[in-house]
Amino acid sequence: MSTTVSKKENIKTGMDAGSIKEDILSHLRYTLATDIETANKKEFYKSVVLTVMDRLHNSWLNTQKEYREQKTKKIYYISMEFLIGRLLDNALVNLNLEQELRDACKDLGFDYEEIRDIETDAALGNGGLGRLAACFLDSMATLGLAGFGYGIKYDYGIFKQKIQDGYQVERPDDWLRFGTPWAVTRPSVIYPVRFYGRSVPYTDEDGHLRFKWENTQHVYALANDIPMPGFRNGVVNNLRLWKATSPKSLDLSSFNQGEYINAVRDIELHENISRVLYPNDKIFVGQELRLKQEYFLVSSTLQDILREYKLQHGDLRELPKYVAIQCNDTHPNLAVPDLMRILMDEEGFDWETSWDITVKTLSYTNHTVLPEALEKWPVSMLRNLLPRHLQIIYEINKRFINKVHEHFGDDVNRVRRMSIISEGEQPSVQMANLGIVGTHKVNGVAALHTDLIKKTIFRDFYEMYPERFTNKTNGITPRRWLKQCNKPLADLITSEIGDSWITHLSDLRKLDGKVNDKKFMKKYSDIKQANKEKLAAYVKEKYGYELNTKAIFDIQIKRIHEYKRQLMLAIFTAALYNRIKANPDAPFVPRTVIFAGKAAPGYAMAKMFIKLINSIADKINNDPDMAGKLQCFFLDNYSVTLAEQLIPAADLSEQISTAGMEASGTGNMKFALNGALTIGTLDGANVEILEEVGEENIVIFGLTVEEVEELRRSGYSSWEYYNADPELKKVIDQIRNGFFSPENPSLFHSITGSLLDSNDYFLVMADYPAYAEAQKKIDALYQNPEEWFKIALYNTARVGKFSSDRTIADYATDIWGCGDQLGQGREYQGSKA
Ligand code: F58
Repeated sequence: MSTTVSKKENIKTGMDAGSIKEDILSHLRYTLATDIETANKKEFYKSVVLTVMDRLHNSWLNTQKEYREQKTKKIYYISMEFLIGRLLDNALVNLNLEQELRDACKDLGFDYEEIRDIETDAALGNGGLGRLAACFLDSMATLGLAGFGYGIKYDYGIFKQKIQDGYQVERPDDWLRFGTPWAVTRPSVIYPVRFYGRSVPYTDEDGHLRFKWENTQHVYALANDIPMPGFRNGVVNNLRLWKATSPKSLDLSSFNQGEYINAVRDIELHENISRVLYPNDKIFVGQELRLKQEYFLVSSTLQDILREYKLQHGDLRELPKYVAIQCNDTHPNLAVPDLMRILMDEEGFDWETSWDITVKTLSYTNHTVLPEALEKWPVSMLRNLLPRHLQIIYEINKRFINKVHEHFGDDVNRVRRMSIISEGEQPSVQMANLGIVGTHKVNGVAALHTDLIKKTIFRDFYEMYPERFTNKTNGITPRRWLKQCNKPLADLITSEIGDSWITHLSDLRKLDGKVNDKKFMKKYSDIKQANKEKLAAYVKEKYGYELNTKAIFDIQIKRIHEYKRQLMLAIFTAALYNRIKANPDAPFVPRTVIFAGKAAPGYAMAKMFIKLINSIADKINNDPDMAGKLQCFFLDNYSVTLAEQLIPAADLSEQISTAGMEASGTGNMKFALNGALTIGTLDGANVEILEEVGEENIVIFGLTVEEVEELRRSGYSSWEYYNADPELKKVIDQIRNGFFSPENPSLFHSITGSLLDSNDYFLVMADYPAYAEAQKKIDALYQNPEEWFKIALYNTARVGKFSSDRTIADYATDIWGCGDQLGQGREYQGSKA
């Protein structure tokens, strides 16, 4: 441990423990006005982060300077969500400062882990879509791409979930209560975002008809920047999050008392735009505040991009050469009309030129095939809030419909389906259609998903613009999802094959040959066991539960949704309970079933699932016959940080969605990388995981997409399955007759009703027998540890494809036109001596 006093020049930049220690002390005293004797853990954490920030600042500035000087093409990733989690561990891993900081903390009498745990997650996202955006930022920086995230600095992220009496209750996520030391507010980077008003035609001096957007009201978007360091390559990119503030022109001195109070209330109203993340998952709720948020993000971001562009390049006709803008789902798709408006109304270009620039600059990612999730904004709402944009959308649609006629002839039904504006009682703007028409590439997020969108929801568009559609299978960052969260496994791998895997994940294939190396396999399996014990200790401390670490850790963690079928695992868990009860002395392969996940606050069925899981868990965990055999837990408040603890400890990964409904999934990739076996359907990226690991190394069951379609078409009856499977029938009867809810026997009727009376739309019962069979296979494998860990290792070794580095490289090459930036020497250049 180094306790040497650093030289002056090392202060703020020195990478040794001594310099770091001095900076921590200095921040305690000169930034936080406290000292090491009186500082509490929160203050100490803050000064640690400020010390790390000091070490990012030079690279942060230098990176931006280099991009400017080299006129590097810039990639802007616009997303309403960035599910970042904690930043400290990630920054230390990427800066290669882990040991030094640990030493400095220890020297100052603090335990690093305790300090790290002070950080609250930046939980500015709902689930997979937001986490994907965060993984992408890590990969763009690591690959040395000039990639920038743009989002909203919500005061409140995804709600905190508590479980009371088995029910989910929501609490606000006040993550900024004490501020965040990671964000730098930039008072000079602030833009007006306009709303309301009207579009006024006029004739310019050349006699052209033009439009002005007048009589608007505005709020300001203020930039807050969070550094995004690449893995040990000196690159620090930027995540810019906008905060809404009221117009500075509000002259309070001239108001009388009553007006003064109203004016202050107005400030509140303006600032509400960035108040809270909408907590809905896979359902479109057309609230005006959400539309305001979306335009707030788009408008401020485009102003920022164009200001920067003009400073460097000038001529906007070259925009697509130097700028690529990726819209994460349809949420930022107002970028299409807004860029058109800027180019025409503010820059004076004609329609054709503006359209050419817009389409070539923008691209859009689709994350779902569920029709209820597709955004459709009422025309009336847009007319009021963004009248000029609506006018432009109508014009885009008019020209597009003409093209449809040219292409397909007079096919009225097709025209109706493809129209950006849907007619009917409440005409609305279909944001996905706008995205396909107004961008040059549309991508799905897994091979199966991309095929499906081409065949189903976007079929007409695919027939018209086949070259616009492309697949970009999702990925996860190996830095967070292996190196950081599973250090023992990362270290073992590095000691065997070197550390190139951290940035070239496919190098893990070198582990394939290790399956017959007994010594290695012992270490590999010991790590899993140690991770299970570590999780058990954490769960014991936090929840008071005693996990059986000899059991299969069978884990399903994700948003709670009917299509993800937590209900199927819940039913199976109850069936296991019944098996043990019926035959207490029979041998049983012990299982500990763990669920975690949030239900959208308005999603009654998903919330009932949580209550049911907790009721089944109560029954099981309080029955002495289950001891040493079966346990079931619902861990509250699922988060990125909780995932980092659960995934390394998992034996079994549950990926059991109804085929065709999970666009990709990314949890599936994290589990496989960390050596869990997958039990899953042929859905989303499971299909590609199967291709990579081989069919002997994954347990696939259930209906395929085609079989799902066929079954629904030919007349599915869930009653038949109920009557045919006594085990299934018994559990459903128990749920229905109050066995798990004696205090209120009809409590779960909505659930059994959906399965039986409403004919089980998600085909839980149709897939149940195959699922129970597949679980038998799991039990048999688990009893043969040698075989089990062989399969586990094949999973770790063979999922290199699912690095988000690969995903980003594919976007760079096929969509963003910056493939030439890859391999230009900005990547990590090997481990330090
Ligand atoms: C998810 N979508 C997909 N949406 O469900 C998942 O299969 C995929 O792996 C992931 O995207 C990344 O591509 C998703 O998370 C949302 O949470 C939306 C938030 C905003 C409202 C609509 C749902």
